[in-house]
Amino acid sequence: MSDFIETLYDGYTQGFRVEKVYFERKTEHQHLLIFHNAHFGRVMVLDGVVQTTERDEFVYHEMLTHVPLLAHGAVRRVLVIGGGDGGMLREVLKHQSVETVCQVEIDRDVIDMSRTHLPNHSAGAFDDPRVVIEIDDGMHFVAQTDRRFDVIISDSTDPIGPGEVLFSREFYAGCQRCLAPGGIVVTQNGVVFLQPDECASTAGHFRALFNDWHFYSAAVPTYVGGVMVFGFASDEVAHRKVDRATLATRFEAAELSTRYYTPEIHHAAFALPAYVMALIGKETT
Ligand code: AG3
Repeated sequence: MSDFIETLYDGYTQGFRVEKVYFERKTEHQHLLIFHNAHFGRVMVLDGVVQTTERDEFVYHEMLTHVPLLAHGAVRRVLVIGGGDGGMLREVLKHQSVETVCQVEIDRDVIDMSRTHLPNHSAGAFDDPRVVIEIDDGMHFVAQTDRRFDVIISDSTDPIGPGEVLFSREFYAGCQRCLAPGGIVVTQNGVVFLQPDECASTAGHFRALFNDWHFYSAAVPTYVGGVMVFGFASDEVAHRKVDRATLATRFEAAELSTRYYTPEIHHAAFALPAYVMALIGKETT
């Protein structure tokens, strides 16, 4: 048995005992590793950074799906950028209102190897007739597609390597361009205590582009260092103000089974600590 030590941060690491390696190879775009750990089950790593684990993935995938879909309330078309493991597709497909989910993933091997070695993430989602897969760069896709979406979910890696462009102003402007009227874009924006610049820079782009924007948070154990923040942006100001009773009604009507998301959590997740409010340039009220 060996250990895997994450290389995301210089001078601060998390380590996992590797019980068994399922897959390890350099793909066309990045280094992909899938292994087993006693606490977290199967763990997927890209370029030395933990992307997802079987035990804690529900927090991340539920929060990036059910928050925008229930805030919107009538979502038919969803775009997922990245997310090759299929966990996001699985959560989006729980919504019966959803007619199509387009997934744009740059690395086909991540999809293929996740289907084989991380099957509980997609749980059959790739075989759902509502799913359309495009192997493409997310930036390229949002800049030119004619399709329009009610919700766009950026399920990216960190802004290093292939994922870097997914944090640029051009990318967010591309997302805005392919949102249907009243559409919402949500983004993974890193662990704010350790990656403050990521959140501050996205905030600057959102401020320049969208009528309404904010961040919300959740603690995902294997994204170490405190809470992860998610960006939320829309030209429709009402979505972020939806009250708890309405969220609860929508949640019940959708008949979702969740392990992290609740309407209470949805509402509370938008309350940010003072240091994060300062970082994103908003007043604390
Ligand atoms: N997206 C990866 C987020 C990685 C964040 N890492 C970090 N900041 N510790 C996850 C892909 C899961 N579908």
